Amino acid sequence: MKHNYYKNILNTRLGFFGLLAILLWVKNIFAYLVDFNLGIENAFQYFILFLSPIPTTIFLLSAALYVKRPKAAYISMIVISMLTTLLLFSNVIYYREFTDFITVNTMLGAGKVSSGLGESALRMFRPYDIVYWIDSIVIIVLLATKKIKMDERPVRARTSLAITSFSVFLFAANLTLAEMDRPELLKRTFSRDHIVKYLGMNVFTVYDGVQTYHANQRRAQASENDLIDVQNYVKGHQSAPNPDTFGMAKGKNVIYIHLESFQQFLIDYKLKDENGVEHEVTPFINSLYHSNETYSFSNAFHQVGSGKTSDAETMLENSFFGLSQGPLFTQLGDKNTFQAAPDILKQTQGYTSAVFHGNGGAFWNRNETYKHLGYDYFFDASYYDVTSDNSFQYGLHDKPFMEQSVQYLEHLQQPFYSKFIAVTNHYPYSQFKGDEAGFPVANTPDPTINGYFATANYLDKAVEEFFTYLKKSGLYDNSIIVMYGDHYGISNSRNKYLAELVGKSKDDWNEFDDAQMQRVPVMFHIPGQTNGKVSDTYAGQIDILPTLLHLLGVDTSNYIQLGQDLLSKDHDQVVAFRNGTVVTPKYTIIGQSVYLNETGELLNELTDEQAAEVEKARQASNTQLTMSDALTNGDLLRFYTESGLKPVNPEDYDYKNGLEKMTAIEKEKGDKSTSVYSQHGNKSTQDMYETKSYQEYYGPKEKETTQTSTSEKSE
Ligand code: GP9
Ligand code: MN
Repeated sequence: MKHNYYKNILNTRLGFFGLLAILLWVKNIFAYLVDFNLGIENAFQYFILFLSPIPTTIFLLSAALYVKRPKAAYISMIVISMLTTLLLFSNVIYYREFTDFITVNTMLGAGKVSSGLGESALRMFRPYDIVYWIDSIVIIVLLATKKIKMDERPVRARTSLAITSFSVFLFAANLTLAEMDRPELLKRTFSRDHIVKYLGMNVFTVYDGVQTYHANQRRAQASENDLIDVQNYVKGHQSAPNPDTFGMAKGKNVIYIHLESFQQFLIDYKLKDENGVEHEVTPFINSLYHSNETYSFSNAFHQVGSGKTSDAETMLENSFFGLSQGPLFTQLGDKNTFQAAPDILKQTQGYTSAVFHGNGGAFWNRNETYKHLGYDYFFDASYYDVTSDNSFQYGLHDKPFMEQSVQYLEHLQQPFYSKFIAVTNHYPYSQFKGDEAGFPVANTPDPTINGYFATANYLDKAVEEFFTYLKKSGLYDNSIIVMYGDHYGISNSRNKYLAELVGKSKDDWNEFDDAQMQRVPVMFHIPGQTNGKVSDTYAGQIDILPTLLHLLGVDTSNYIQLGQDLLSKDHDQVVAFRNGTVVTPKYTIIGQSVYLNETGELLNELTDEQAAEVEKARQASNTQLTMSDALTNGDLLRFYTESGLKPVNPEDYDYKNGLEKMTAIEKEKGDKSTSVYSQHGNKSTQDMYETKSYQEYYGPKEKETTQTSTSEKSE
């Protein structure tokens, strides 16, 4: 009886529709759980994951319900089902090779996919892949043999419409839940696996398609003529190098240490514990900051937008801004032409370049963007031993990260341009447990603020250990080490609770104070120099690249870079935030409000002189942002040839087997190899690295910390 009942249902159009929908759902979930690694952290995320394929599956299949003729209707349903399966399955295969999803760009540039996948695609199949196709085969056979009969009666238009509408409603629910768990998901993208995890494969493809369409539109509207404005701006704005510092670090390795979420107020900060005893938070970084071997900046501001870390990277590699509409790395990183630092240094000075980062390479679309920037190597989480004990949701903790990086660093040919992206001092600043616990936590009502100092202290130790290694291995003397905070660690909404810790009152805190808190340290540490000092010149992150290149003795006058050399006497000190706020040594301009920096006073009436100065700063900042947007949205560097640089071909780059590639180069170069490994007589320097936990340094912590980590939310 029951059997007949189901059979009868299957013999209706809606029943058949339901069957296909369920099968598609099962296949999606199978792929999400078995083939993709989406990093599901809790039950709520599982719930969203299970929900996510349903809306689009129903939506797409429901299109066939409007078809009246039986044969056409059934064929439509099967074709839709098979096409969605094909999309899913192609992604499964692609993911096995690239640990990433297929973008519309990748689909369009079919040549690229085949160059990446090509003959290896066959090797990517697994026996269980039959799961993805068996249902379609069985259903077609059942239909052909009339085991499932075609229902002659069309579905009523009202019913079809109700089903389509229901799918839209479900999608809205899905999106709401996703944004609850991951605010600004669609605006910031983060990485492709985030979109798949929260909204499913189909939505990802459509979303990516829409983004690509917009990017292509903007690109198509731009022409070579637009470049002229930018070129003129750059010519008029770039600053002449300071002859005292130009070439000071010529030929040296560049080692960037990315100080995650590190704000200027941490420099020299001492946190009082519950007994009133003061603890210096970052003693080692402070010592570097004040050293006469370091050019440090006390009035440098971050200029990131929603791309956070990746926006800081955009500025440091290119000396232009991220986008106002979202992260440049995810939106244009795999599309645009760049003339970035690794490429400039490679083509003009013969540098090798590498990024080290203990998170998955797909985050912020780094794995693709770095190819376009011309990075030779990218050592992402797959190169590190990452366990649940030594990592958190943003990847490997800084101490093991730095330590494990040495096995790769030692094989890089010198001179190299390298970047170490630390991550432990990242929101939510969860308190350490076990051996790393012990540094005091602050005592405010906000656990995020409370934990910030301990993670910063941890980062400080990681940097110190790394420096010790650099000295022991001999790298130190041949390197310039650049450190920078990428953006705020404590967001504006939390600043009121921070107020008292930075000597201000909670009640008087205002937008002026928020803006002033956006300072981040910027330090150029050049071993052997003695003229370093802390400069109070006003600076932004787009100024870092021209400064660095001049220190390396590279002429930048033919490059399209929007920042200025901070050591140059011409540096104009107008800092544009990505959101339009402007800071100068005198004023902080937030929308229509103008504050006097010296007193923090809001100027209700401006004198003529003040009005003129403010207007000038506004114009300067606006122009800089406008030029940057024209340059990036229009992909104008594709037209620019006066740099003398050959265009980067991203297809020349592939971040697999980095170690094998480096050792092959060492072998090939023989005596001429300049890697640390070769210089040490083909012996590893890894045992020169010493790392210890907080408790190994300072003894056991006083008491157990009880607070548990908050779940991941974007800040
Ligand atoms: C992730 C890390 C953090 O890999 O760089 O990025 P953020 O959230 O700071 O932008
Ligand atoms: Mn960051």
